[in-house]
Amino acid sequence: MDISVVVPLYNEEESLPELEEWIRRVMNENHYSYEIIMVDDGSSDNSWQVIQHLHKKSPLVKGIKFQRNYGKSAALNEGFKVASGDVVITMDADLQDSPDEIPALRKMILEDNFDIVSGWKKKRYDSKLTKNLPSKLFNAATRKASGIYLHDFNCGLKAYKNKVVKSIEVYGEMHRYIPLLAKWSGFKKFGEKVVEHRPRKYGVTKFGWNRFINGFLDLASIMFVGKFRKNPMHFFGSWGTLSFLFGFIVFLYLTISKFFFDQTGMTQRPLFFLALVAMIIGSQLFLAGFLGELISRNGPERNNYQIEDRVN
Ligand SMILES: Nc1nc2c(ncn2[C@@H]2O[C@H](COP(=O)(O)OP(=O)(O)O)[C@@H](O)[C@H]2O)c(=O)[nH]1
Ligand SMILES: [Mg+2]
Repeated sequence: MDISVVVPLYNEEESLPELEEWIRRVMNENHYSYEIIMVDDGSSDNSWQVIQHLHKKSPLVKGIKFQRNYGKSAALNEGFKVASGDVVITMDADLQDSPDEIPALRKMILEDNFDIVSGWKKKRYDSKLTKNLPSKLFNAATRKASGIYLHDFNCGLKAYKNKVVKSIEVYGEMHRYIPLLAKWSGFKKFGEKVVEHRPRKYGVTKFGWNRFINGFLDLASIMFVGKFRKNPMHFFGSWGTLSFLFGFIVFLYLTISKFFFDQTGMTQRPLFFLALVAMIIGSQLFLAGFLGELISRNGPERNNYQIEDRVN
């Protein structure tokens, strides 16, 4: 199969028929074999009935329905599991992404050999203050932290090599950081394509202001987990040791100076409290490192490595 289109959706009943028709037209014009995987994330409207209806009309439309709302990442993850096309395209359901971009995206994956091609909504039809500005900030921070130079991490329209989506696990709110997840799995070639962003035709946006706050928190935890998952002690232990040593040295200095130089009580000197706090924080950090080690040693993935190839 040439292409799998994965569409995560939540309450998008009006858009789905148009979306399916548009994708079908593009696929047929280009003679691609394809499937459309619609993942209904516990919608409360008639999205699932619409998907069932579309499937009856064309078996190339496949549907997954969650029992409740788990979030976009979960929907993508389930879609990725079943996607069997050589190229996997993810696309929003709300018709803000144009299926006309598919042939060019596919070409970049197959001919230019990119692992991921991310859409870049250079011109957006969203409110300036609540979406465009936070989005710029968010992308700048993500670029800096991840070392992946994409303009628009959060674009729903992306294309992947099949093996990329099979190698990553998207959970929580990690759909914003899929390129980063792919980087950790060993993929290196990330491309970008300017895509058309269309105004929303039906329904309303499901993500508001709070996504940016959560987005930054997620970025902090994903960077941390990525760096120190396998050895938390390296992080906590080194800072803990530094802090403890610092406190200890100051303490020594205070003790020596009390006995040999001036007779002021040790607790009278501000440095004493600094030393105390530094030693306490130091040992706390150390403890956190140990706990982290214990937890990561018990994790089911402690010995999961993705093997690319073997000969024998
Ligand atoms: N699976 C899933 N998809 C969602 C959820 N919320 C939004 N979506 C889908 O994600 C896409 C983008 O959402 P949208 O509200 O348009 O965000 P915006 O384009 O950034 O304003 C659409 O296809 C939505 O249906 C959710 O909770 N779960
Ligand atoms: Mg949208």
